[in-house]
Amino acid sequence: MKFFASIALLVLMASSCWAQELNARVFLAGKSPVSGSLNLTESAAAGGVRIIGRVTGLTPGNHGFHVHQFGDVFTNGCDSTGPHYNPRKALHGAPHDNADQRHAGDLGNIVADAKGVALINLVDTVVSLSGPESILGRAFVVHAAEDDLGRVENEGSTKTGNAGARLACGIIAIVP
Ligand SMILES: [Cu+2]
Ligand SMILES: [Zn+2]
Repeated sequence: MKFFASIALLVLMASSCWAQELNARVFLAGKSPVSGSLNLTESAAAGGVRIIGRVTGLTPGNHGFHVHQFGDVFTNGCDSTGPHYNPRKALHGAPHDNADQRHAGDLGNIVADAKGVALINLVDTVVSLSGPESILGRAFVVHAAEDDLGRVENEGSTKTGNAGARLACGIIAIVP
């Protein structure tokens, strides 16, 4: 009887674990006209963190899109969010690179249309909203230039992807 009770408890624990979904929200703003919002959901169903969002006020084309180390968007605007979040001491890379060959924060580029609007809908398997490498409390940053994904032969490429100025940023906050 005790055996069945412990099995039942295990099943209950496992199912509540799988059912758990974590949510976060980001409001992007800065000194530029660029603004937007992101909704993040971590779940087993998504197979990682799904990021859905909309950013406006951009120039048409590609713009670097990263998680930076610090959630400080007040001390000196987006510049006080520090470097790309990089818990594994890797070089800068692309979202599709494996976890040890990119910064955890490397989410590549968002693409703005002719009206300057970028719609975002992606799943990333490296960033997480839980555990030792959680991005909660850190910040998203949208850049002026295209992220070269670490593929160009210069120092900036392996550090920042040469994505240029920080147009807008926002803290990754827990929501229900
Ligand atoms: Cu960045
Ligand atoms: Zn990076």
